Amino acid sequence: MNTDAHAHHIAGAFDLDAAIVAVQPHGGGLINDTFLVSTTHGKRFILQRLNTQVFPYPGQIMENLRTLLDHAYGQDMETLRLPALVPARNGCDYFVDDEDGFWRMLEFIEGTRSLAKLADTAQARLVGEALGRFHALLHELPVEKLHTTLPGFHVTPAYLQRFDEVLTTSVVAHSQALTNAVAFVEERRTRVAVLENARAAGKLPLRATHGDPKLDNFLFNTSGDAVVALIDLDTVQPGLVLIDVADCLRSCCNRSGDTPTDPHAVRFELPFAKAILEGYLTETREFLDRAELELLYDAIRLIPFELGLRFLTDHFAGDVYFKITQPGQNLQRALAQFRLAEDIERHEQELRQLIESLAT
Ligand code: ADP
Ligand code: GN1
Ligand code: MG
Repeated sequence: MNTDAHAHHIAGAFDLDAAIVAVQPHGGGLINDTFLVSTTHGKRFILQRLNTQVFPYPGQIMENLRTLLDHAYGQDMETLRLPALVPARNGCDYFVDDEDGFWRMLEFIEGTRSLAKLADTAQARLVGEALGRFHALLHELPVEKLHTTLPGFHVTPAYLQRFDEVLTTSVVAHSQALTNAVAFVEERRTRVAVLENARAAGKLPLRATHGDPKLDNFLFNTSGDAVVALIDLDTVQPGLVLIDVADCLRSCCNRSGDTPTDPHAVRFELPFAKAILEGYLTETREFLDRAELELLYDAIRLIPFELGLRFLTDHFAGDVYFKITQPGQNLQRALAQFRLAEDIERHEQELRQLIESLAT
């Protein structure tokens, strides 16, 4: 049975009160497999197979999701929807198939769309407000209630260590682009531990985080003038909120995307950063610590570098983590993130001033 037919078969294991009409691949995620399920009464659902190579504890992901959703439904969350879980017929929140494939189903949030890139700073502000509302919601949820489902996620020194290991054994063909990418990492080697050191020193609080607040995880309404929902909640776990903010800026302020055709065209657009941070801080200013704002520039610089490092490592490792559609794509993605990190470094003073002016 091919994957699509298999997904169709699996969709039948979930408790839908209508017959399934179609199950089609959906979205462009780099880790999980996503399918759109259509049914006879017109209602649609999202069926996902979690990548258990990447997520070693999928059961804990579902427990975190249940904890988060129960918490959210107890609050006034009319302004930001989170997708509800559809239980399997066996009464669980998920279904494990004969090949140990781990599947779950979610409500499809109708009347929405993911944006490939922000059109203007008004949309950027909406993204910032939505992330801020999500963090405000999580602020009321004791972080101890969440499992750490992806150990080492966003721990930059650990990614650097893995890079060093992979580099010594890799057999990928060498090129000038690869040599430049490795040199880029070397030049920044001493600066990778800034957040981890602050965390270890107790300067930054551990809070519940989203983990992957990139642009396409914010669902806009069809006219693009409101954020309706935040999705992709598999990486919700204890972490640093400033990494979420940095990852959101990384994704939204580079309007060439994570897989650009020309990495040299990548730019960090400051007016978009300003609008996101303005929106974000309207929702979070009252509970953020001073140290979180003081280290925000470092996070904004670090996170594109970290993602570039992760892409580059995966290129050396033979593309075992991030899905590719053509050879060399993870190297291209790494170059794009490094270009972005460089552009951020170029704007350091403006960014620091911007953060300072918004913080007070
Ligand atoms: P990945 O982790 O692979 O990025 P996502 O959970 O983000 O997977 O889903 C991939 C895409 O599917 C999203 O970008 C979005 O377009 C769509 N999608 C996912 N969940 C929903 C949902 N509940 N309602 C509407 N669209 C969704
Ligand atoms: C991965 O799930 P997806 O494809 O949106 C990755 C993120 C990266 C992103 C880059 C668990 O997210 O950390 O920022 O790709 N998720 C995981 O596009 O590693
Ligand atoms: Mg996603």
